[in-house]
Amino acid sequence: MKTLIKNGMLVTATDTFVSDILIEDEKIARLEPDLETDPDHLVDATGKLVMPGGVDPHVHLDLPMFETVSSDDHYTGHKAAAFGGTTTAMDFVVLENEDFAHSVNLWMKKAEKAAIDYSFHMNLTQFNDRIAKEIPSLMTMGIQTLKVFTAYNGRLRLDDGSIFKTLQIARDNGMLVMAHCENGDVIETLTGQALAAGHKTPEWHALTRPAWGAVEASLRMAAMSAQADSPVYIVHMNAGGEVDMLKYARERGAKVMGETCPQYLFFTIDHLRRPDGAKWVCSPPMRTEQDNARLWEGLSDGVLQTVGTDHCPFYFDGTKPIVYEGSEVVIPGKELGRDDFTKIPNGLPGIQDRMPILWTYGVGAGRITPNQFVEYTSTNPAKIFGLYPQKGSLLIGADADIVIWDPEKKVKYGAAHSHQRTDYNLYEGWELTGYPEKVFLRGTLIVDGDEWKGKRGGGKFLKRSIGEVL
Ligand code: DUC
Ligand code: ZN
Ligand code: ZN
Repeated sequence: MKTLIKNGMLVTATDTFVSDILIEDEKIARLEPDLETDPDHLVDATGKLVMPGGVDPHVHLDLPMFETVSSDDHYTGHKAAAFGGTTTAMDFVVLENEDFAHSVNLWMKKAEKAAIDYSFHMNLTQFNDRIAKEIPSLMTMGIQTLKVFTAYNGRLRLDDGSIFKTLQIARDNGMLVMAHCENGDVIETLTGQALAAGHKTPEWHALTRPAWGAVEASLRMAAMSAQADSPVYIVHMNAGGEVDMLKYARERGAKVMGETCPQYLFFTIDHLRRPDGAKWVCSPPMRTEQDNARLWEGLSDGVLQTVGTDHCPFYFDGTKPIVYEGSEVVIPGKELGRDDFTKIPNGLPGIQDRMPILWTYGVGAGRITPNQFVEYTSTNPAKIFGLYPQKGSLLIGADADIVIWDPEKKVKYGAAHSHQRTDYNLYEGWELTGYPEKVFLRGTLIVDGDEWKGKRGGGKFLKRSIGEVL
């Protein structure tokens, strides 16, 4: 099967140029202007941009939380991702019973319905000598990343000694530690005090998780990484001070990389003060306009490396069904915490929103270039997580994961437009200019305008190799 994409303006992390692309079966076979060939399908991309499919390094699909589960699974979340231009997503395996193989198998089962390509990170939420010895076995399963937490005492958190040992094991085995940086002790103390004082509203979610904790925990992680001579990737950077710490550490040669997410670029604690503030409850929380601005700067000047989503949606009102592919679906959501902010499921939708929102409000607003857009949403995640150049590139031999982007398309965005399986959208009513028109996954057209052409089980598990330190 041959598909020829003609006359598009190719945008990669480093270059912008006019070229045709010939796809043969699942791969990019040729890349040159004015290609003369006789394809099975011809796609005219005149006036359009052609980019590598997005790579979302941070999502939570089908994740049990409190009394419910995140409302997108590996089919619905992947379908939404594809409509937003993303063709690879990485989510996190919950470690159960201290057993890596059992936990990975559970996630493999959940992901059988995958609609785009995917891989896993392991949540390293338990640590002892036996677990330490077994960590390298994850490499044989194609998993080379371990997420550690400096918060969630008694649940997900590891002490600093265990995190340091994990960094050493990662260094010795070509693995990468990812870190959720907040101060667990401060959060536990402030939360107890807030509840005792009768504070129950969503804004207290943010007030009990101060930015200082994120800032010092980021520097602590950077320092441990430098002392272990092992790279670290700090997820969901949300506070301006974290960007300062990243810059400080990188200027001193520490192998620290940083990810932010769109929600931290646009929203503040004031959104949690709205009557529907629970929609913005996630961890780490929203900060201030100064933080938004510093994170944008971190993208403009290249201190940060990626933009992921932390997609972990819940319904705002999970007592009412929504119609998804013709059936009513109801999943408990944010209403679980109506009377107590500590019971609001933590997480936001974003897997579809990431690229269109970042295009209009990042590239369109002159904050980042089109090449940086590709770098942050596709190429860098592919490089860091051991998928490049198979993913994140438009090179000959790469998987033909391709987005044809219409830079002129106007969209009034919101829940009605989105395929994320939840009853709200954070960007409701936002005006967009530029949107994916066609999306190919390994040479197969899976999104054609408003039409879904992908399928359950069409996505493939990606065994990852050792990544690059950027
Ligand atoms: N934060 C969230 O808000 N949800 C899922 C996991 C996380 O780190
Ligand atoms: Zn996290
Ligand atoms: Zn997360």
